[in-house]
Amino acid sequence: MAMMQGSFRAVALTVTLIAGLVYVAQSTADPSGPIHWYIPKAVNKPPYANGTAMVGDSVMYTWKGFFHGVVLSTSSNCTDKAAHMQVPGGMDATAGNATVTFKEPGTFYVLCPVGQHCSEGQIQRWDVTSPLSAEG
Ligand SMILES: [Cu+2]
Repeated sequence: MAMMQGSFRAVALTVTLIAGLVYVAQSTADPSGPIHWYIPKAVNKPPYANGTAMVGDSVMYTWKGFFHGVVLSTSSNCTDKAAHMQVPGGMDATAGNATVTFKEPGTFYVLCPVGQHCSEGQIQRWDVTSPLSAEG
């Protein structure tokens, strides 16, 4: 019985790892164009693809007709409000154009702070590099 439970855990872990790889393998988000801001789960769309950007890059999120907001976070934990940084235009509203500007290198998350939207997939990871590190 203990062996069977171990096997089940191994299979579950493998499935989780494969799902993670598929997510990473998605195309890189384009930081140049406005990003339509929605809850992927609610509109039957895949999770937001990870993005890469350089320090100084800005990316705009737009939405209309649904109540959303935009914050930048250093944490993927949706409820870690202490890590949320306000961005211009990102106030919770039924329409908006929020502009996120990456000011330092690192891993950041753009997420919606409204209700359960973030945990339902309204979150996007960005890996930000500095121009200096890209050269060296
Ligand atoms: Cu939202």
